[in-house]
Amino acid sequence: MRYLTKQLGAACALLCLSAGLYAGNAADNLQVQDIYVRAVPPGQSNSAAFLSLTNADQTDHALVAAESSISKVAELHTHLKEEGMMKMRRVERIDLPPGETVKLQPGGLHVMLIGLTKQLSPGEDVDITLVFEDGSRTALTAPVKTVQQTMQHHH
Ligand SMILES: [Cu+2]
Repeated sequence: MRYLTKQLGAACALLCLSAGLYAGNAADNLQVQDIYVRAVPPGQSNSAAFLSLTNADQTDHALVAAESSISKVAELHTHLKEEGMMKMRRVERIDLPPGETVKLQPGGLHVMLIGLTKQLSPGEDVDITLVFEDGSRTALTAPVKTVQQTMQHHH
């Protein structure tokens, strides 16, 4: 029984690998525009990255994770209105329908950078890697910018 499970696991790994080779690669078919990271005042431990993603492929893709060397954790977030207040919620994935542009912008979807490992000053460049549902990745450089609109709507 144990042997069988192992065999099935191996077969699946092979199938998944070949499927990945022949299907459209998300990273190659997604255009990233207007990427930037929000500058934060000294002492603040979180920031966010914003960008536009256009799916130039014929098939659905999805952003499932992000990574950066400037924070301990990077999560995909959205804003939802709850009890009259805008609150951030983690999302498992951001769907990218074919032919459409999905905007990650202040007050909406964003890449949350939690536990900053360095101070973010405007004009600096930082690294962000996007990870898609098929395992493909895009490494990007994002400028740090001052965002006027605050992310907390509940002062
Ligand atoms: Cu957030």
